[in-house]
Amino acid sequence: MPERTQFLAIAIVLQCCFLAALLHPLDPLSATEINQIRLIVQRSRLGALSNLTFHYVDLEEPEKEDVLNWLSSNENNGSFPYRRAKVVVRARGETHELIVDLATGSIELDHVYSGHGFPSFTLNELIQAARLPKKDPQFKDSISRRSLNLSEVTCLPLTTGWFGEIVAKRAVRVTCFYREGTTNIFARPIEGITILVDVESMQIIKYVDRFRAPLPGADGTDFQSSSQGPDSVPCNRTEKTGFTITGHEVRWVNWAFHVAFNARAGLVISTASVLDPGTKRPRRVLYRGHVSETFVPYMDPANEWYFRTFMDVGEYGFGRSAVNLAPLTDCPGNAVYLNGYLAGADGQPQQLPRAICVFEQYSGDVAWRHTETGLPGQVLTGGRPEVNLVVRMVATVGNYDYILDWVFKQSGSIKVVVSLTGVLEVKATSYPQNEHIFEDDHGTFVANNTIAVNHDHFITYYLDLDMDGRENSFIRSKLKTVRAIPNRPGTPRKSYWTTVRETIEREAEARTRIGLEPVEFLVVNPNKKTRLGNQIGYRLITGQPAVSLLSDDDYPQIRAAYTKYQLWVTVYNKSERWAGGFYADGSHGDDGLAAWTCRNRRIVNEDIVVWYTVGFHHVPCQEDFPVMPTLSGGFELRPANFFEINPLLRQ
Ligand SMILES: *[C@@H]1O[C@H](CO)[C@@H](O)[C@H](O)[C@H]1NC(C)=O
Ligand SMILES: *[C@@H]1O[C@H](CO)[C@@H](O)[C@H](O)[C@H]1NC(C)=O
Ligand SMILES: *[C@@H]1O[C@H](CO)[C@@H](O)[C@H](O)[C@H]1NC(C)=O
Ligand SMILES: *[C@@H]1O[C@H](CO)[C@@H](O)[C@H](O)[C@H]1NC(C)=O
Ligand SMILES: *[C@@H]1O[C@H](CO)[C@@H](O)[C@H](O)[C@H]1NC(C)=O
Ligand SMILES: *[C@@H]1O[C@H](CO)[C@@H](O)[C@H](O)[C@H]1NC(C)=O
Ligand SMILES: [Cu+2]
Repeated sequence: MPERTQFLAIAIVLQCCFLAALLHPLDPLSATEINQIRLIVQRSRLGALSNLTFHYVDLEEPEKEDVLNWLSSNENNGSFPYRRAKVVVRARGETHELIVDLATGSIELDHVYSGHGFPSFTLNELIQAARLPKKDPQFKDSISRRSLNLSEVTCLPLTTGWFGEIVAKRAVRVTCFYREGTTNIFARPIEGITILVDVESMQIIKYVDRFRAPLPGADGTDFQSSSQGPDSVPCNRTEKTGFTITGHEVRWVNWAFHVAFNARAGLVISTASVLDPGTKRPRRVLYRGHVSETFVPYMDPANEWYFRTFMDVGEYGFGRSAVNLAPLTDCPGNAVYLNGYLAGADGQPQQLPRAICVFEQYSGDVAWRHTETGLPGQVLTGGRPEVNLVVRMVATVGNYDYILDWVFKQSGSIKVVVSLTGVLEVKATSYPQNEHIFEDDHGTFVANNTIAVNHDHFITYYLDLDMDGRENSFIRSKLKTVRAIPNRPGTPRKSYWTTVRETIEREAEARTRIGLEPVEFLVVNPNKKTRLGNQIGYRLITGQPAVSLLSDDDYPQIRAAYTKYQLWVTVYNKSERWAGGFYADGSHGDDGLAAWTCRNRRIVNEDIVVWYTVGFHHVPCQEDFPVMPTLSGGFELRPANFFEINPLLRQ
């Protein structure tokens, strides 16, 4: 109680409006709090340093135990967990990691990071770097030698990856495009030029103009002109929705969960619990779920292309790349929108209107059904339509758009879907069409002199599942063919299959490359059983399997080593959230899922985290040009002996 009182008192002294809005310990930082953090940092000794830039400002997650205690205390009268922020600033070429306490207004920790990799660039750094070529005499010369008009050139900064360099620099590769005659700038790359910008000194440190390829034409590249909004306006549902949003907590039929937004992961789902229809009590399922990292390596080793091995979440940020959702295109008419808040390079709060939408989805599908014809004198049909609750955001990272959906079902399932759309990264080639190409084949012709380069998308999810409590186990249940006992009287059968359940003991054994072998993956609570004696749990239904095909010793693969397996299980550790490491830009692979798992911790009856990667090998095709129709993948978390019977029957 004293702790809470103190919290109240300080909040009032700070005249802070977050008190009214703070309903949950995992609420994202508000605009007021972001501003408060800026002031605390600027008033500290760091503030005296010139050119201080903010690279990361997010909630420093309170201890899980404190959050759970607060949630389970009646009427939330337990002591509110600490309210802290993790902040990364750069000054004088150094990266400072700070923990800022919002209640006391103090910096609890100031640590200079000296490991590999850098925080993501600020928007301002990216904009400045992209402007450099157009002021550079060498580049102007390259443009005039190509007989192009400099005013029609747009340059974009791309992260550089890491390729064994010993002295790492905060650098970007700037790639330029020709806008003339199209709004699809990615369709007209100016090929042959390499521009490396040192972001620290904000100067071009390497400039190479190696060759000229014909500039792809503008005809047929525009997507804007062909489609303006929805073709036919979908039904603008205004009927009363069945969900409520209080602060950041969503309640809908049998689900209650928390929705947050941050610069790095974007959409974060926390403390999701499902109502048990038997006991009418909520039961915990998912403590936290969000995209942890993405890995998008392109498959062209040429000088101008090899470095394109993006880790978008750590390098750019899915939240920072989130768009203002467009009503009726991005979300249906019955959607409710939530704003997001980010910190700019100067630490000032920025509002991102309509960052997330929540809506009921009338899928037209059947939730369950049965027709019974065996009853005397009647044909009985029962069933009900499926209505789901969807939480959505869209990240547009340069050319690509990722639609991220969390779909809550009344059956207790959570379906996670990621849909890819947007514009392909294409390469200009001197060969006009496919029949002329002989040697290097790195993609598909999608227009004259235009190859869309092969690449992958690996989207890795962090899933801290809590099945009715923190202590859980990971089970691999294999389906094995068994030969029937030969010549047994009464059966001519020679074979059948049965399940062989194996509780996975340690992190290294949990890594799974999903193949053709029939196997079920389960997270169970070994301490709880149904009335019939089955271990309660959820099943992870995986999507199409894809793992990285790069060699283990290839630099991008060393950085994204975790993409060699679709599935990992680790022991919960608050600071282990980013599969590719916290400092993803220029990382060396020494932080992240693969590195942590070397400790090979025991995962039986522990608080465990599941990491699942949704992967796509993308061999582009002509239909993906000039803009790609949505392609979806994902997975489902489905109750497996969690309830006593089908929960849909009791709602
Ligand atoms: C601070 O930024 C200004 C303008 O961007 C630049 O001229 C100056 O050299 C920078 N100072 C330091 C210490 O980096
Ligand atoms: C807090 O909740 C508990 C029950 O969880 C109750 O016994 C206690 O009286 C409450 N305290 C206050 C100050 O409301
Ligand atoms: C170059 O482009 C600019 C802006 O689009 C245009 O105003 C100008 O006329 C162009 N110059 C030439 C020489 O075509
Ligand atoms: C949907 O209907 C509501 C209520 O009639 C209206 O206020 C809103 O503008 C409509 N939205 C769109 C995008 O047409
Ligand atoms: C592509 O090239 C062919 C053959 O040179 C030409 O007929 C066609 O018009 C070109 N298409 C576009 C969109 O430029
Ligand atoms: C949590 O993870 C970090 C990063 O891997 C590690 O340094 C730390 O020792 C871990 N803490 C515990 C209690 O294992
Ligand atoms: Cu793709």
